[in-house]
Amino acid sequence: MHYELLLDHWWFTKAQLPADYPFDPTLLEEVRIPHTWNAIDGQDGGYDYHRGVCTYMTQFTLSVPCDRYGLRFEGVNAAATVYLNGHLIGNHVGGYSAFYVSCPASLLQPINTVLVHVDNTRRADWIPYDADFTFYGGIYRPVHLMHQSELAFDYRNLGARGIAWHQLEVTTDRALIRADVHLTEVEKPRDIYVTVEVFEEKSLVTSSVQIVRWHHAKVLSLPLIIHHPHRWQGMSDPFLYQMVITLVQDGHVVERQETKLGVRDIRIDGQHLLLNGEILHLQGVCRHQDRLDIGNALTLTHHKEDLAIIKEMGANAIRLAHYQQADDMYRLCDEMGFVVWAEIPYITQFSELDPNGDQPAAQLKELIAQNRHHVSIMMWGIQNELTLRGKDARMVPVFQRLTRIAHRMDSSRLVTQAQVGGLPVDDELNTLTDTLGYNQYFGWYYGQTTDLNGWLDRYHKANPTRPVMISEYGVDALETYHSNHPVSKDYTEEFQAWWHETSYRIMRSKPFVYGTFIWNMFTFGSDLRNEGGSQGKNNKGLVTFDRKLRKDAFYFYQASWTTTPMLHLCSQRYIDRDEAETIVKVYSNADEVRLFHNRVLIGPMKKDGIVYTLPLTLQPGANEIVVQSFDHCDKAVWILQDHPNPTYLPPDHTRKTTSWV
Ligand code: GCB
Repeated sequence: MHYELLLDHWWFTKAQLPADYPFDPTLLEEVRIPHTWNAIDGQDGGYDYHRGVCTYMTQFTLSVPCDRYGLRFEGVNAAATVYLNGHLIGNHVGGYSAFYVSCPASLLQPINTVLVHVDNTRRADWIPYDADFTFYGGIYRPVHLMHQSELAFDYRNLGARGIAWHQLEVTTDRALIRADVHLTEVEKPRDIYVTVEVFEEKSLVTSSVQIVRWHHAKVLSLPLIIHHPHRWQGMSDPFLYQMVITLVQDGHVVERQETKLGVRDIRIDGQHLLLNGEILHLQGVCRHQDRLDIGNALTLTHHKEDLAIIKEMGANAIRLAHYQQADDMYRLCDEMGFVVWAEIPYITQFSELDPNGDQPAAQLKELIAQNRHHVSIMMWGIQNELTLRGKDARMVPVFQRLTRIAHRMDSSRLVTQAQVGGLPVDDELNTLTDTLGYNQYFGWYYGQTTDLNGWLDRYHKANPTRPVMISEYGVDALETYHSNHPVSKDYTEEFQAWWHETSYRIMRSKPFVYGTFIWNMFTFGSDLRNEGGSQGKNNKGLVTFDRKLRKDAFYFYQASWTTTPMLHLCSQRYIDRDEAETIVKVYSNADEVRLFHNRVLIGPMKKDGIVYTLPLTLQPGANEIVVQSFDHCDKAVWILQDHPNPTYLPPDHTRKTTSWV
């Protein structure tokens, strides 16, 4: 099997062209895949980004002789209808999963025109229907032209690559694995060998062979045993074997796939999550994929950069929210050792048009079929806050259905869900999945920040045997807003930092909270938002939308979660001051931090865990603040003046906001 990437020479228009539209590039705009038409209007506010059916066109030639051609799209949001030389060859609903369409030999010509209608219309029978993020339309992940021989892995099965493996048992003694190989039909029956080999470095560890009489499409199951397996142990040892699957006829390899294989056991035992029997506390973040001025049209470099930033902060777990993300993300998580919560975009609202959950069921099957070989994934998430706008009795059978699908397709992982904070702690929905998280925003959308403490205790009393995750927590902050007296909804960097300190301490004090996921690692596009003087964005990111700037709260976690010596002076951007009395704050994993004011040592700072503070009286004019520990120092210049800087608070700081809920 070979493929060509079809990324260049696509032509695009916001119009819906007829399927047999002549290929005339001069009439259209040339674009490169990945592409979205909402990169700008999807993040500038007003909830008015372009939604509808747009058209993409390209051409390919039959340069490589082969028996089967097909097109594999890694992600088209939200629905795609694909035509080859004017004829319909396939369609797909679901903006986040891959899909494959065959190119029938009868339609192929020396030069072929592909026309794709891409539709991101708001429709209640597609998920996601309504959510706090922009549904960027476009062919925003790579497109592959697949060349296969007649004997081929079957790509038609749920967009997966024709192979799947199941971890049946993983202990220190052995890993029992079943590799399923999906084969397409062939014209005349023939005998072939199917081999699956597992290598560590270059040495063969185990293998399995089957000789089959092949005619109709079929699935072969090959058992594998690895004795004393080298298990994947998250970030401390993200070990991966190499796996090679071949189809051999008459002594010749006709098809071959190579992939990585990690083996591990994940389970909840009592109050803990165990990875290969060792307690793993999930220090997690949530990640939305999009970026400033780019939207969802991302490259590998973007994914790598995001993971490097998450690693720099010391997280060990990622909730890849709220939809299936790029295959590269899961692959890189396997390699780097992050533990992943993967989920479908079943979110916010129950659909009257899909009361049985057919769409979420279809997308869950694709998510699992396409990603179950990624060892980093520990949980399949079936829904997020579906009760936000009220509960519906029909949710119970739908959640049960989704849980059953996930268990049936993959018995080696947990099924999870994220509840809206207000769902009663003893709600029956909580019992439908193996485990669960709650999204909690005390002190932001409701109540006081410290109310989280009482809520967690109430949860535990009602569910003494069901440990919980906090699947989201966070508050909006703009790095340009500052205050000496931060309060909720002032959108300051100082409030966000204090809120994270307070919330995280509460959660860490509860042994039954086995994982926490910050909402959100990165600010993201949500065109319906207008908050704190910012349009079209959810500013809860600890890192800005363009990934250029880390807010103070980022360093709170870095100090808490990493051991490489670091220190960070907070409020460095809060330059203009109008009050002499202030408290200097530093996050550091050092044992001692010293404060210098205008080159004079003021003293060691007061330590409370990784948070260091010391009161200081500023002098009129410029004040040089230097904090020091290890061989490192961090510094700022704060200017004491007699009037506040008006740009440090939102333009209309009356706390009037348009929230999305
Ligand atoms: C939530 C949602 C998430 C929103 C977030 C917020 O609970 O799950 O999609 O973005 O709240 O920031 O309001």
